[in-house]
Amino acid sequence: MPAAVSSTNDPTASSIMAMSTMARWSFKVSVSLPIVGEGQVLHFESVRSTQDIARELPIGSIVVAEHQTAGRGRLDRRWEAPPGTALLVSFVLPLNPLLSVAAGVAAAEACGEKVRLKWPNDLLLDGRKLGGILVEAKVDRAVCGIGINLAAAPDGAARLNQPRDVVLDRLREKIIDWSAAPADAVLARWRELSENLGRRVRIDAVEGVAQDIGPRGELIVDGVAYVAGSVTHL
Ligand code: BT5
Repeated sequence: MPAAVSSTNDPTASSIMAMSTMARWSFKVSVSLPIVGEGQVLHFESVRSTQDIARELPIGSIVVAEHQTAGRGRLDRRWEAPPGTALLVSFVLPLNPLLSVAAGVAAAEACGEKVRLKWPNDLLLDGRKLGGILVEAKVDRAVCGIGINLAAAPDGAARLNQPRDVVLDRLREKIIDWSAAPADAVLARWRELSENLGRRVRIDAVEGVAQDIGPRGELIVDGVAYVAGSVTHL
């Protein structure tokens, strides 16, 4: 079994916690994911972003934080969560063009049957944003960050009100399964969980019906494939 929890010289890390739980996660990860080098599981009290720590670690690593001082979404948007109220986690995974879609499926299933997906990366509960996914690719691996509101949520957002470690355990298993699943199966499951499909949407300045998700995770609106953008339900 690899070193379960290891320290870091990163100046943004202020402490490392929960050694025994982490040891269990580390073991499960080490037998389930292809490991390049020595996989690490790290749990921090406070970091700028779990993504920044994870990007320096090998495939199989998981970074969890109680708090982020500069948590981010897409396009440098902020991801905000008061300390200790959310699951804030980054997984280091093999490159996979459908990782964002697979991670959405994994996260929705980990949260429970009421949670739906809004393209490209939102988790919705009762139509409100419960969580988000940010995939950042490096040359040889991808860092998949997931934030899920648990004990608190910003105004207008949703929260799950479940214990963080329970959600994380389920999420870890789902990520391992779905990130290695065949593309057809990932897309089929995304369609089942989608809040978009069949609805009239606005994507950027265009309005139309969200018809399908394409083979690379693009949203098809009135026959046109969008690889990026923000969707509003009309
Ligand atoms: C996302 O971006 O939804 C991806 C969020 C990923 C966060 C995780 S946490 C662990 C890892 N480390 C990081 O630094 N990031 C990842 P996007 O679709 O761009 O949505 C961002 C927008 O969501 C913001 O501009 C706000 O409007 C809104 N938002 C911010 N915090 C929120 C929260 N806690 N709950 C709901 N909405 C939020």
